[in-house]
Amino acid sequence: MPANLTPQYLEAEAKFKQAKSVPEKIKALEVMMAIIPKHKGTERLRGQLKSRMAKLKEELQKKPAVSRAEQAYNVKKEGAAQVALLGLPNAGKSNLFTHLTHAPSEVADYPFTTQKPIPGMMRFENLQIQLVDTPPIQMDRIEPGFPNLIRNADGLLIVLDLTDDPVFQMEVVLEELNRMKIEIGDGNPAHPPEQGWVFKRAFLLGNKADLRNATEGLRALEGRFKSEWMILPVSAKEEMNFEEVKKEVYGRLDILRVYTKIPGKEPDLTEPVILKRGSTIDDVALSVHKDFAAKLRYARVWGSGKFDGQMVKRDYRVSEGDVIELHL
Ligand SMILES: Nc1nc2c(ncn2[C@@H]2O[C@H](COP(=O)(O)OP(=O)(O)O)[C@@H](O)[C@H]2O)c(=O)[nH]1
Ligand SMILES: [Mg+2]
Repeated sequence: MPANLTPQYLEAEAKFKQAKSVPEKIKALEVMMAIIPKHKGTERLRGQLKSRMAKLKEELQKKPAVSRAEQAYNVKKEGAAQVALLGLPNAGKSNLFTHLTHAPSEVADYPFTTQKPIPGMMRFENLQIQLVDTPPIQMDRIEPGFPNLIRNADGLLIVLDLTDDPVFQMEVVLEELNRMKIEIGDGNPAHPPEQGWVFKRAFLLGNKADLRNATEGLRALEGRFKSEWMILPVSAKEEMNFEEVKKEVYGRLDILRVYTKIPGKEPDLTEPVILKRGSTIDDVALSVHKDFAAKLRYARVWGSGKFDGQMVKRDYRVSEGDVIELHL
């Protein structure tokens, strides 16, 4: 059966086809649905219009679209914490990333190889810390999404090439961080950050320490920045000082590990419960199960207690390495 569409309908359809935004499309579609002749011949078409409308309305509900470039910079956190590598082109970020995580990333002799942030897991003792390899910092050009990536990280590793004027590299990094309103320090902030600013903990990796002319660079770097940040000489190529890097990264994260045990049994020391520093027995119980926190009567602590198996209450603050027995 022919559809016998009216000129008004065809006009509305043309408008729909030209519409650019979702609300515009919905408006045009509403007109089409209102004026389409309602008989057997248009049944299929009416069905299509209806489902098209449903899709458009769904689209309207969605959050405002984030550009693709920004989406690529949204790295989902995994593991105990997220730490971003930061530095100028060719410093060796990707090489360090690959060797620390055993995840593939691009390493090349020419600069600007890494185009998008790449996450990978770095194992430290019994936990995993997420490292993010980032595109290099470029003078006077900040990719959209880049500041957020750095702001969201739990910590930063500044990678400098010891053989290529590392003091200058650090100055550029600091300038760029400044433009992104990010302050970095290697301790607790001396003052609360100003409005719109964030504070991130960081320390410096002087990379390519395997090369002969690295010593001079290290000396210059230390002369200038040692009082503010720890500077670790490393070599991605030779995996030099890697245990040190991991230990220092962990030490700067605001987390601690405890282990839970069942009465009469040994704790499983391979499965830490990761908590924020300052957490209490209550938080331990919550992390196991939300009912545990409600039912908890007391706990016993091995480690930070005055003696092994000391009875403690919910508000007792746990320490790194504590073994905790929850009693319901
Ligand atoms: N000798 C030496 N060369 C390195 C080291 N780390 C990186 N490189 C070299 O430096 C160049 C840049 O490395 P890459 O990891 O791509 O730097 P990125 O731009 O910071 O990601 C490459 O030629 C690497 O082979 C290192 O520890 N020792
Ligand atoms: Mg790279």
